[in-house]
Amino acid sequence: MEQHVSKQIMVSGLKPSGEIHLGNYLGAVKQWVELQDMHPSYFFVADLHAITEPQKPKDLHAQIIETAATYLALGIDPKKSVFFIQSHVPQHTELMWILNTITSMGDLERMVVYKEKISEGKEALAGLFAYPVLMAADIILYKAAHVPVGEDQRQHVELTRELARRFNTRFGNVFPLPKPLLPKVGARIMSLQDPSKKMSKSHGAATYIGLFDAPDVIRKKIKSAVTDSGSEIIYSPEKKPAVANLMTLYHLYSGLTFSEIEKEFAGKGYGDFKVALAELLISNLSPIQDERAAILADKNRLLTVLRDGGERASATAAKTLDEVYAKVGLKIEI
Ligand code: AQP
Repeated sequence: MEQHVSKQIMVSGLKPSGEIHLGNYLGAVKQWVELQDMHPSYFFVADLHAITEPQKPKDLHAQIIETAATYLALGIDPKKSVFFIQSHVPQHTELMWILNTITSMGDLERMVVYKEKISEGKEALAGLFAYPVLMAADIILYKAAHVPVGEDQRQHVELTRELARRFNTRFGNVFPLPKPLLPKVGARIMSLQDPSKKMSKSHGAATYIGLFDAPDVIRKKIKSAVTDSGSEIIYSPEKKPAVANLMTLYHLYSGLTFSEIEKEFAGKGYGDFKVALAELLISNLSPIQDERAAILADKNRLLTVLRDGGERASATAAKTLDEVYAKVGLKIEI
């Protein structure tokens, strides 16, 4: 079944639905940047996913461009990877329709992200319910073998795998069966205000560090991040989940192991640790902030890169869709 896996194609995307935060970067984009040297890669701005929750058109428009600039500032290299805007490649939604016809309501009712969003009071829109099918189309359209994502998206990649398998069984082999690729550390960065919830764009600005937060904002957010009882800096996700989350950020940005961090802060309290963490984040984020500002200052160049990426993605997508239509019986030569 997995006849195309040797190509090891990689696909992933981010919604331009608000500020990109440390969870998005550490769970997903950091891996993309590392892996783009090893795999033929497709990275897209998931604008069609952003509208599964209401967006103000003017804000959405600006966020699509800002998100695209952010990809480049973080190290996505359009010479190595195909980098584009999802809605510029209409085959994503066309393939979604085909996949809708082999997806059951039960498949989608099991999706935890949907259930969580509804329990948070989000409107139960058909687009939000069906977005995992669009995500499946995003992935298999490029015959991807790997999908670098954070933990919250694992279940959706598993559904994708099942839909690819189902399509192949019913209509004949077209798709490899993709697998999620999760980072060893950082697959689930937690909220600064509630360590039982993942860091998310939609839980309020105090719950996340945005990659483009100003230094004072970062200092303030880290200072007011919740901590656990006691005062020692010890890595214990069970006993000290809030501190463990902050230590994970420190580990990922400093390169120090958890025991080295414990030694560095032995005898010091949460206050000292938080000051050091905030400064570490600021020093790592400011070059990215400067880089994105420079990219946005030359918008024409950015748009050219996106047009070129869209054309390259469309060429591959058209071939896959042609194969799919032929297998399903929809292809009529006229
Ligand atoms: N807290 C997180 N820790 C690790 N990885 C995370 N990701 C998201 N949150 C965390 C990963 O980021 C990638 C892109 O996510 P997305 O923007 O497409 O949508 P999302 O997963 O729904 O992210 P948010 O921030 O929670 O957005 P909202 O609040 O708008 O729904 C994915 O690979 C995801 O796993």
